[in-house]
Amino acid sequence: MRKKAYLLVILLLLVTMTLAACGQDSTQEPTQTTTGNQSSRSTLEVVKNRGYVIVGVNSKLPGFGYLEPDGSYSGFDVEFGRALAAAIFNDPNAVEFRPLSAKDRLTAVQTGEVDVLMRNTTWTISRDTSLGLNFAPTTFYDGQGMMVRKDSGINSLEDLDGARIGVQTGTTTELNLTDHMRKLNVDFEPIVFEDLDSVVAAYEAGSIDAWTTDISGLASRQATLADPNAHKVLPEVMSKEPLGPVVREGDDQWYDIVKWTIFATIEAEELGITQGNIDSFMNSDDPVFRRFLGVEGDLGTNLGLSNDFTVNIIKSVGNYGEIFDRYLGPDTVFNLERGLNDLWTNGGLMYAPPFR
Ligand SMILES: N[C@@H](CCC(=O)N[C@@H](CS)C(=O)NCC(=O)O)C(=O)O
Repeated sequence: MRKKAYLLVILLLLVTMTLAACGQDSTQEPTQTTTGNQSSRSTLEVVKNRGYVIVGVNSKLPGFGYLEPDGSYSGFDVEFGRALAAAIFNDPNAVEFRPLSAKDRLTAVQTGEVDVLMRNTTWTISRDTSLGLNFAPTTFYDGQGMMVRKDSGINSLEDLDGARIGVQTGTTTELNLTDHMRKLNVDFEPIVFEDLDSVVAAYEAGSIDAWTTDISGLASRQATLADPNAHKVLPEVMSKEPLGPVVREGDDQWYDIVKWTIFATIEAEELGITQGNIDSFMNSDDPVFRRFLGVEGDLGTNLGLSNDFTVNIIKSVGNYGEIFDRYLGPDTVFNLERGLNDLWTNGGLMYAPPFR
């Protein structure tokens, strides 16, 4: 009898551990850490003393964050790292990029390994409130999609009954997939991978029927498949994935600097200020332009930066629309529509609070 009770306790423990592993923990989110001594130090001071900002990025997502064969980084997310360096140092190259996997990226922010994360990271309430992190404005509004081979006969998520679906650990993708398919009552076999290259390799090899991630990620990697035209993204969007920069909690000034760097790119687009024409606005009489460009007022020094930080950003990387077009627009293989990422004045969600 005692042995039975003992076995029952062991069994209960095992069940609890398995449930924990299948819940939030299965996404391998880091646990809460105190920001400790990080929070008492000014990140801006640390960055200035170091002489460059350390930005966590993706290295495997062409168009968003990609390590080029020559060792340089390119992409939409990466460019906001350069914008931040320009805002602080008036030098877009005063930045060191650190490649981070999905699984390690949030821990790298918590521990101070990076000053900011700019890597296709979804803003969720649990990440925002339980991990000691803060999310800066969304730079790319996305949603989760599913890629299949065109000749698979699969035309909707419902057709995936019995399918093997590849997904990456440490992402929102993993939980969304389970939730969404349960709602649709579709039975599938999740095949969980540690990194994106393995997901894509398994898909190319035909050992999984489909793979899922943010639609931006699907578009990015579709372009690198052996025959991009042999694949399609199903029409259903499974979730909301607002992607943007992440900083540690506890340093409001740093959080503000990252926020207003992003906003500066959006505001510049709204005002029609580009990398090419910015000089023509420097003598404007319009107080809106004068304040934004730091010709008058103290908007920059209030942040701990120079008043012309916006000018340094736009001269270095251009406005939001220029950044988008350079990496993702009609002249690129991705040819992504602006959609939700258009300015609010064009029906999108890109909206900067007033620079006043
Ligand atoms: N936005 C989602 C997914 C982000 C994510 O990490 N996606 C994968 C698939 S596109 C990725 O970038 N993997 C690259 C890697 O880990 O090397 C999240 O924040 O969890």
